[in-house]
Amino acid sequence: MEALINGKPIAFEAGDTILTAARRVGCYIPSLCELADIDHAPGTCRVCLVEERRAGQTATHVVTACNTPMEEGIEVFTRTPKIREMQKLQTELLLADHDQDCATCVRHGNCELQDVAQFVGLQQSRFANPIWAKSRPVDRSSLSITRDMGKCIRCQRCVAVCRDVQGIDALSITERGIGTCVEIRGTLVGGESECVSCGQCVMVCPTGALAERDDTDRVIDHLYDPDIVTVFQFAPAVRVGFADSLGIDNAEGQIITALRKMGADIVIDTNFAADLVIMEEGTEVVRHIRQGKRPTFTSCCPGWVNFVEKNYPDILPHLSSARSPQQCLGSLAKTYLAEKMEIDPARMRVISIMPCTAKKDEMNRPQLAKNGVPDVDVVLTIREFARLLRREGIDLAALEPGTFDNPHLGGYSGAGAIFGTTGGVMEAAVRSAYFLINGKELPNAEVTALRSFENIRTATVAVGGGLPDVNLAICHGLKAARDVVEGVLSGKYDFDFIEVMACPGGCVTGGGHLRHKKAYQAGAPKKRVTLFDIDAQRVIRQSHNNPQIQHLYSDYLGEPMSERAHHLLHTWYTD
Ligand code: HC1
Ligand code: SF4
Repeated sequence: MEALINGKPIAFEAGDTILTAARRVGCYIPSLCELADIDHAPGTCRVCLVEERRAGQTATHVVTACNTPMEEGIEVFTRTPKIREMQKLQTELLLADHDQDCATCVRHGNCELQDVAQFVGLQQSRFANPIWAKSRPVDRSSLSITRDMGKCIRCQRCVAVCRDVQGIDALSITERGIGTCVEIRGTLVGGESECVSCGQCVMVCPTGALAERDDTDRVIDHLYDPDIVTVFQFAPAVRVGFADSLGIDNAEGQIITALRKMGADIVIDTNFAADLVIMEEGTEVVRHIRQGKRPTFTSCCPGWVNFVEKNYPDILPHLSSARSPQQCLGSLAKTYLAEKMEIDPARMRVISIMPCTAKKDEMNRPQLAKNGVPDVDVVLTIREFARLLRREGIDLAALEPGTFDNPHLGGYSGAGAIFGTTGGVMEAAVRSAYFLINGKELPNAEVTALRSFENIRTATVAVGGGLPDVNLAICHGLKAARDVVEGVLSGKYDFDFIEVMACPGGCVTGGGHLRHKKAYQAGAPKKRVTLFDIDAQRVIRQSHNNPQIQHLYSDYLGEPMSERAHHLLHTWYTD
């Protein structure tokens, strides 16, 4: 099928809109509300205006490119004086209703509205004092996400991702006309909202309307307080989170150096705690399988835990009681590590860097505190960590890679590394469960049957030891999680062990990653491959073979699920 765009013949495909056809041939049409990655093209922002003339017609019409279908013989004009003028006016109108504190905005330099303003050639805003926009609500009540409706352009991407990708539907459009904005159904605090703090809405927001709660000041306070000992940890997926922006596939070493340069006293690795969680959770799952208690769900993903507490309290007894790696490490830092290094735990502050917004509210769970003092004191998303680097004048890409050197909580196996991607927790658990049952290693550490990428995947694994084969399931994204839970409750599914990650893709695409313009889940396949590569390159591939883990048990914890392990590394949930 053929048509003309700006006088040039182009071929297009069935189902193309003017925007998708133009994009394919490299013809730029600005767009704001549209996001192809989530199949969202509501035509509300109206900056993608073009003129078109259908075959056999003489007059042109102005249409929105994102939701107007291509047609044989159509002529499209994207840069006529009329269109340029209309796009400019439309952008001015958007800005007239937009809080323009661009210099201090979290999206400064990475804002899609700024890009469009540049494209249309706006050099001055006629409506620089947007009184209506400034009167819209700014919601800072959440522990993880802030919502500034003065910067909302009503593109509805957040509404779409929450409803269609996550299946939560926590957001809705409220009011009419100039008062239109996005609201959280119920309220973000107090457990009344359906929101689980996964942050996927933040990842698709084109402006600074949605953001993580900024805790960088708290970290700077701790770093520069001479009485405080700062203990930093960072998650499996954080080291691959800079891949597409810095061109470094694995920035582990640079992150360590950056933290030391900032004045971090101790830098430890969440990967180590991932190995530890496998020991605890693996032991628990094997126990459940022997007892015939099924299924057991993983519990390391806080968005998923929030989801279960809000929607399916009946299955809470089936969630593994193991704390997440972030929380296990916080708990051990303020006990074992403090004891070993002779540091008063009251002087310690544990600071996590996570690819996740929900980790910010996980650390505030009262059951993850000792005598009211949280085990983890601050959680920074990768975006805040990048901001902290800027605030401290550190260029990550320019640093020589450092290494972890803590003798007490350090070292990780390949199994710990793959926690950061969907299926990784399950694969790590299978490696160790097989050993726990049989006293020998699984013949091939790479359980490739678990590595595909469908939102729900299943496998049956022979675990030996006279036990029946076990049925495993992995799901990522809460829409898939809901399907699995409903299937379990209705009897359609019969699984022994189920891994759930709230974010589609797992932590490599968590709601705390760097944001990319016009893209959702940018670089995810590459990040995933890098985590599997890290695993493949480790000499030790199984959590139970990590010598520091073995030492931790012999020196302090005793056995997995011992009384001390239970006290420090397990938790409970509330409905
Ligand atoms: Fe995750 Fe986890 S894998 S939850 O996704 O269990 O955030 O990366 O840190 O705690 O290890 C996140 C990642 C992370 C925990 C681990
Ligand atoms: Fe929906 Fe997740 Fe955003 Fe909450 S954080 S509104 S659940 S997408």
